[in-house]
Amino acid sequence: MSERTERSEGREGVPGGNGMSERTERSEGREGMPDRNGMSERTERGAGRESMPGGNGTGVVGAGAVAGKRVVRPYGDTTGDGMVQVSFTLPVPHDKRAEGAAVQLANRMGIDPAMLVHAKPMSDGFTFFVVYGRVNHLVDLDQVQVVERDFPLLGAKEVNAVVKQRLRRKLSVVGACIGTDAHTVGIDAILNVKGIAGEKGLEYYRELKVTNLGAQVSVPELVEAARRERADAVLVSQVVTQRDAHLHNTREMSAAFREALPAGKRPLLIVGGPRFDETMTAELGVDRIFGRGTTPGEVASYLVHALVTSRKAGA
Ligand code: B12
Repeated sequence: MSERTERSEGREGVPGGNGMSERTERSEGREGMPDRNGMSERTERGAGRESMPGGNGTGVVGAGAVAGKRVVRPYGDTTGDGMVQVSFTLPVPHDKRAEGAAVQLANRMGIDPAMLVHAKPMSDGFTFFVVYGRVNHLVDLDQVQVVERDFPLLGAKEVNAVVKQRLRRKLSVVGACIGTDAHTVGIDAILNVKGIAGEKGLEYYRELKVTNLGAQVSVPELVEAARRERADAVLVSQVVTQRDAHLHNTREMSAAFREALPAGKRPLLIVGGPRFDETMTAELGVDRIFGRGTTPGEVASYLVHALVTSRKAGA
């Protein structure tokens, strides 16, 4: 179980090894059908429920709330109607009971009413579902915690110019997929000339020296390569998250660098992958985490910011 899962509250008992719970009871309390303005009786009456925002899906929450609070709820058919779509797979063959189970699961996730819009057998004993329905939850945008970009986005020419003028040598970058991870498409998109999303990768930058070690690199190999290449930054990709492999591997990597090199001699440690939580840098012992959709330009700009412009000359 992941740390994040352990932290989450109010989980019902996890079922046995076949993924089936002992109880397959009928779904409960689905009286709250939406009326014409998309609000259900359940929501209007529900004790302790979050109150509805304004008609455009944003508004002021509850009595005594601070005016101007930015609160949103999902949009499906009409603005602010709370409609969401979720997909999941259940370890059961596709039949009526499986469909009922999918709706019940959705109800328990707070989707009410829940409409089954797609069910497809995946392989023996597995069915994939798509459920569309209404949630009552609100999100206060002011309470959302994210890592905002805190450095300027530079073009390739600017990056090269800053490195050349201020660092006066090439900035050395070593990249790899570590552990058993063989998903190199992401790190290649950042490092290889071909890049991604219309941007060229870091190899294209004249003042960056890129060493791409590829897939399934062990942590000792990575540390050795970083020493050999006098890496200013080490870029690690982790795509597989089964059993939190990405977290374990990242911790192992950052610990190895802390052990191998004294503070001040250590390269900047950067990890990336589609399922990282970008707020976990301190927990993982790295300097920065990049998530899905990252572009090479963002990474190059961050490197310049962290290694050149935010450092005092000669440091
Ligand atoms: C292509 C692919 C493969 C290819 C990989 C080929 C290759 N050379 O990379 C092959 C067929 C080999 C493969 C194998 C496996 N795969 Co696969 N694979 C995928 C797939 C379809 C696409 C991944 C991809 O290329 N995305 C495109 C890139 C551009 O996106 P990205 O990785 O997110 O990278 C971006 C950002 O995340 C970020 N980024 C990523 N890394 C880094 C690093 C740094 C430093 C920075 C700054 C940024 C950054 O920038 C990138 C550009 O924007 C995904 C499903 C999916 N649709 O995502 C499954 C998926 C990742 N695979 C999966 C699995 C399970 C496997 C296998 C275990 C299957 C098996 N049973 O054998 C094996 C594992 C092999 C191994 N040892 O790692 C699962 C992982 C599930 C999980 N929870 O971990 C996925 C999600 C599929 C699924 N839904 O089940 N796979």
